[in-house]
Amino acid sequence: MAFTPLFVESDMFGDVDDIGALALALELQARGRCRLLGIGINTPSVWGPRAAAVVIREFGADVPVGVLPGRATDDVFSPDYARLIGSQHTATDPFVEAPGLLADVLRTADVPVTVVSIGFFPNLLALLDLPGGVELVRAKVGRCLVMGGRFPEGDEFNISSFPAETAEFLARWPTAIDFVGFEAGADLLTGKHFSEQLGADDPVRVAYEAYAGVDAGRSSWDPLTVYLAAHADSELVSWSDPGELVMHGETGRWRADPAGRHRYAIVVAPAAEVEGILDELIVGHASRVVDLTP
Ligand SMILES: [Ca+2]
Repeated sequence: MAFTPLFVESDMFGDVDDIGALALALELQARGRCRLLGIGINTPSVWGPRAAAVVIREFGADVPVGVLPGRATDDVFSPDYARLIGSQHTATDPFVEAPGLLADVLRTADVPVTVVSIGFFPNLLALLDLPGGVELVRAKVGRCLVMGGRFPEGDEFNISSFPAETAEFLARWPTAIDFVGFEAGADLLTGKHFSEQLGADDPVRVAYEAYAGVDAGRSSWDPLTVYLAAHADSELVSWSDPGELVMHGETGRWRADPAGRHRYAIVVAPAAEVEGILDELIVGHASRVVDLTP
């Protein structure tokens, strides 16, 4: 089975499902299903990239983390998980900037790369602004998935927080896009059994408990999106007919169009089945935790 090369753009800092998505991507990599070539963080707090680096280290993986260029804050979200686990980050090497990291990944890729956006779009727009950036994306991105929107119509955090930026991304991104909307992931809860499945110090469990409460679970927008990126033929979902997501102020509206290059996921499997598949991947690392004791 061929692995899928992935690059993930995440707003790790706010909602905890980005942690679940990263854990799931790393587990798929450990199983040979994908190769995580990098993760870009598109929120300015220093705690987002540090949290990502701590999770990657917990898995014994080596995945470069890129940051939002030009801005760095020490903001803490409430409820916080990013500083809670990110404060365990001890490396002193500076992070690279995410747009350049993704450009390097694309330039050196010898197979088409799947770009997965589970946050905002500033790093992807900055990539397009690089010299030759649009041509690079057109030549090297095989597939693009975006967690964003609400179908057929509505506001949603990733697209509505910075609507002008979203509209610019939709207008300029040169490849087809598969969307995973709010309605697809909202009722799928992952993390309902982490207190049994993960150790007390496991950063994935620590993050979910801090954000959502012990075994409360959290919606699975981002883990589902990464899963579908690595399983292009998954039968857990069907895909809409082609069309286009169009921004009207802060609201996204679906417009059917046989020539459109967008489509959105419709979950067709029972929720319990999808939750079980995602959870099993998110906690998979617990059975092969690397001993990092010096
Ligand atoms: Ca996210």
